[in-house]
Amino acid sequence: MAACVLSIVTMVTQVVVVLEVRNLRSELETKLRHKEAVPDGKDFDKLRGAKAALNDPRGLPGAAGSSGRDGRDVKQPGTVSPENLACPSGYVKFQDTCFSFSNERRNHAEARCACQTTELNCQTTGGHLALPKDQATNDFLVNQIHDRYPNGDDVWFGLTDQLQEGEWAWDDGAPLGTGWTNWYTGQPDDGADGFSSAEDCARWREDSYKWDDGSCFFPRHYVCEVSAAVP
Ligand SMILES: [Ca+2]
Ligand SMILES: [Ca+2]
Repeated sequence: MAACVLSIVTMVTQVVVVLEVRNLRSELETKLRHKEAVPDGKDFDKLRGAKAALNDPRGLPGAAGSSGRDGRDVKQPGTVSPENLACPSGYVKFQDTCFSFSNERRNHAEARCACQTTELNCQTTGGHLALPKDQATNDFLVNQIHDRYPNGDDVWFGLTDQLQEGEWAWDDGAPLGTGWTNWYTGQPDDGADGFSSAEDCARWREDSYKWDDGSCFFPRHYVCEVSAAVP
């Protein structure tokens, strides 16, 4: 009888021990999972740093304001708003472009050259004759011309068909194509009215400020442009 009771007590004890071990294992696994999911303080700092770097474009290689491989600041085009750009002395800013209005008259070739170089030190300006490619720019320039040349004057801008008759191209090399235009009625006519033998250079007409092709050899006032830049 005593042996039987001892056997039963032993079995119960073994069951209790097994249950206790299972309980401990379950608790330990829960703690381990928790530890993997929740990083310690150092890991949080690393994660915060990595996230901040991803959210801040200045922290990425080659992004605006960062240093390039050669150590110079890398400026991404289009990332600076026009109000933060500046023009050289003597230029007037419209949007992201700077314009200058000549005091003297030149033929088209001389005017084009004058817009591309500075006469003071013969350095290239990176500029060219003005390109009124849209109505807003054209309206701005026409208003300036009206105020600056009150006696009326035809004014050169950078549009010609010198390379191929009838194929108008801007002085930056882009074709006029089907882009916005502001030709005077009946223009361009390549001198068909008999006023010139050939007319390959576009100008603003003094009477209406509409576009008209004229002989490139007449000396006229002209408008130059350069891109505005970060001061
Ligand atoms: Ca022509
Ligand atoms: Ca004409």
